[in-house]
Amino acid sequence: MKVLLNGDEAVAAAAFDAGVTLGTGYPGTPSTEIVETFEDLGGKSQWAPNEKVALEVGLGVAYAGGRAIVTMKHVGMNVAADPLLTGAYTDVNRALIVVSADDPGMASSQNEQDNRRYAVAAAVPMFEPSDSQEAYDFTLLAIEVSERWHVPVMLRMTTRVCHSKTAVERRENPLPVEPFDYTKNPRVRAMVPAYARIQHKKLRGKLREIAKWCEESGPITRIEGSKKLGIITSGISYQHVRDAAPEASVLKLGLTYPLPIDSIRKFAASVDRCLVVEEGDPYLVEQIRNGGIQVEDKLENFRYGELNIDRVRRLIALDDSPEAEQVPGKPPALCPGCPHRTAFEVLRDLKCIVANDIGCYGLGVLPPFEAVDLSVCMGSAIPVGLGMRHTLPTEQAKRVVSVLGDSTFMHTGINGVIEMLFNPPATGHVVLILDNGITAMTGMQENPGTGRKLDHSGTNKIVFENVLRAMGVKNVHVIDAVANKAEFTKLVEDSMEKPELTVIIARRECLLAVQSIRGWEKANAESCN
Ligand SMILES: Cc1ncc(C[n+]2csc(CCOP(=O)(O)OP(=O)(O)O)c2C)c(N)n1
Ligand code: SF4
Repeated sequence: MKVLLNGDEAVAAAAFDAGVTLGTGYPGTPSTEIVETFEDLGGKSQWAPNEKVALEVGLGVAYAGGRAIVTMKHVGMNVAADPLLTGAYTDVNRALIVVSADDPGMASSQNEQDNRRYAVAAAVPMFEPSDSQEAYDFTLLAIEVSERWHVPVMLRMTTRVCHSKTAVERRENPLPVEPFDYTKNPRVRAMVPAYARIQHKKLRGKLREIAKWCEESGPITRIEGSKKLGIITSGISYQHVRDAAPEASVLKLGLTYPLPIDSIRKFAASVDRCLVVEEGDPYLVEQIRNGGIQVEDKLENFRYGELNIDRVRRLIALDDSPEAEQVPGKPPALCPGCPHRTAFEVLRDLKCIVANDIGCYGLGVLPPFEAVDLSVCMGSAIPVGLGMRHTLPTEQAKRVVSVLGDSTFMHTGINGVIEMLFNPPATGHVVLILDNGITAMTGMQENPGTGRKLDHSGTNKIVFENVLRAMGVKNVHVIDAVANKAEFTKLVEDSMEKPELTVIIARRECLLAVQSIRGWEKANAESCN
């Protein structure tokens, strides 16, 4: 039976159909729906505090004989890179699929990094689906490859594949799970240098075998068309190519690391002009040229943003003329009644130097607040603020305030508190945690500070003020800044004057989530009674 699914839902459906033991990850557009759909289908799903932890839990599942799928947006891979690059050396007993959902064009991200480069850095095989059917099929294929070669496998998606709906045919019991007995084998999983040296060589051997498998029976699609123009492509770019140049010969690669270089060589030799059409970095081009094959790259302009049919037409025609300006959409803004509004009004009026973090409160940079000086990546607000405090002249240093949300505090923000206690600036520091009781920006996910799990049922709650006091922060204040604006203003003002470390927790629920939160809390309280 065919069903209409977006790419994220298709990945979740494949994971469910393959009996994946655990779906975990950290929310981030455009990946969030994978774990949520897996939960809706009945799969065991959970949010991790951050992507590194999610991947490490996934490794544990796969070592112990379960199938695991771990999801994140592209920048999440930066956080998970440490376990990814060494985890790749280790032998997994069952599949470990790492989904990287990239956001070319930055629809909802702070950068547009191309995570295909992570597959090369980590030496893990990588599949790239171009529609929902392939998202389903390649998830299953990734599971097969992961289990055949005992290696973590990356599934690289992009926004349009994640969020566009196409028909998907699901399979019944596609990859039955054989019984498994865990046995100790530190040589392949305890990565001390003596064992890791051997495992690294073994991993390179696995990649050679996987490239051979791909040449013989992997996901390579060759469409015979005009000999005048041959296009090598992958992922969503394939769909644009088919519309923009239906007459061209096409080689579509489903596995984009390691590359089936012999198939590429044959294809390139069979056409007069061989062009690589890919979104983002010249990743395929560089890999192919490294294989000694001459191919044509896209013009520099097309490295930025998403591709579409019109852009691919221009790219083929080597049309470098200025592209039509995008019609500006409505600028994003904090919701009317958002509790973050008060905080930014106060920070603006007090002329604070604001080191901000990533969340809804990122919008504090825009009018009418314009209160923010900088923001870089999740968890950076406190350390960057500390660096400024160490450096600016005293009168300016005193005005530096680091601002972050509850989910971000749990993600990696808490590391900044450790640094603050370890290396306190001479002027002290002021941290403002905007605790709105939810991970709002990505669509209201739970986090370790909410006391609720992914399905909103109750769990242990990390109480920030208790943790901060136990860590040794002397001045910890909890306040509803909206209800007590004058008191909050004075608190921030006084805290900036003291050469001490202060954390202010401005606690008030996200206006859009407050009713749901009350409902979940009530249900959880009733289930305890
Ligand atoms: C490493 C990384 N992972 C995930 C994201 C996606 N993301 C952006 S903001 C955010 C969470 C924000 O939650 P919180 O700090 O509680 O702020 P709120 O949006 O609720 O105000 C997430 C998960 C990201 N930008 N970077
Ligand atoms: S979703 Fe919630 S936190 Fe985000 S802007 Fe709206 S009210 Fe504020």
